Amino acid sequence: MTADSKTHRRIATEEAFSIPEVAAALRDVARAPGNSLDLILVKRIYDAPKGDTAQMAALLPRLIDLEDERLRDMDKNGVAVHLLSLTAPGVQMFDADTATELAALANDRLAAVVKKHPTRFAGLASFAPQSPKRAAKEMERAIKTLKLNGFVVNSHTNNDYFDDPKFFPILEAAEALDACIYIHPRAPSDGLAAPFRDYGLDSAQWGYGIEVSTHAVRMMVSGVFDRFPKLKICIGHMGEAVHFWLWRLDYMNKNAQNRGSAPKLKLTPSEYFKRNFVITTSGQESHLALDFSIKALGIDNVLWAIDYPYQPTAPAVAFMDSAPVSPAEREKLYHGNAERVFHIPTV
Ligand code: 1WB
Ligand code: MN
Repeated sequence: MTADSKTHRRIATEEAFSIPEVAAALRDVARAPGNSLDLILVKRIYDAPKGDTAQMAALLPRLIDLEDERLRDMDKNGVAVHLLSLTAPGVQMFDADTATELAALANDRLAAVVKKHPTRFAGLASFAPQSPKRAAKEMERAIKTLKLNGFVVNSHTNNDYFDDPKFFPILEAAEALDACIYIHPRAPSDGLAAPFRDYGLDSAQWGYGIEVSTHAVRMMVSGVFDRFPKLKICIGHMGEAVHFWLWRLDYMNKNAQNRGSAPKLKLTPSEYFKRNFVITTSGQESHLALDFSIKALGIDNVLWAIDYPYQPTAPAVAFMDSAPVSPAEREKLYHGNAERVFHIPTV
């Protein structure tokens, strides 16, 4: 730890947990027939084949644990807060009724642990996009009654994305509640999946970023943010590289609009990205990419994250402690932006 480690309030914003009931339901999904790309990893974590790595075997206990090893890991590394979210694929591989019930149960457990450790945990609520009207009700309960800090969704649901009007009750609820939706990855949807089935490309190596960046772009170019101008979306892994593409996206989207293949928009994709999105550094520890992100999006739109327990804490802390930014900028990255975007009380 660096000399000033005690002066930073480190709020980590993409930190995964699970509950035994969701883990059991995912084990059932792993054992049922199916071919979706998520199953490669779901089988390894929830129905572990013999001979898988020790690191993989350790994941599930570390996801379920909230108050033991997790708090020790936070203490050891000077991390004040985990903003917790139900780990991918959340409830999105279940039928609508099971998903709705398990999201509410996970939210209750999350609220209980936040209440017990209000200075150590905050939480992003889950909902079941399979049933958008019930999801909107659960979203209201999660913010107004459970006092959670925003929402998590694991990208597509049954291969559909948030540009689909059937999901608008969810986007409307998030906007009305002034609560940010964190679009966390899951494996690419069925139509995208084929070239991701080998070389370990299904998940965090490459598939996750392609899936979420595609989701974000679909939302921007379909006009979602003209309909919901105050909707806030967070994406991890250094913005899934969307901001690297903004110039070309603006240029080619204008062409697509002019030839009638894309709807006319009030703003350009880059204007939506700067207005409606924030990004986190989860699992992406490159100072070059951080520098580019701050220059492209502004210091107020970048938040620190670890991606616990999928990535280790110490290097994520070392990465941000040593980032080439001013002391005031480091405080924004570590906690100021998270406090603002996720309504986390300051101390
Ligand atoms: C991995 C990363 C796997 C994440 C996950 O399974 C999630 C991985 C649900 O590194 O293989 C994540 O949340 O970033
Ligand atoms: Mn993650």
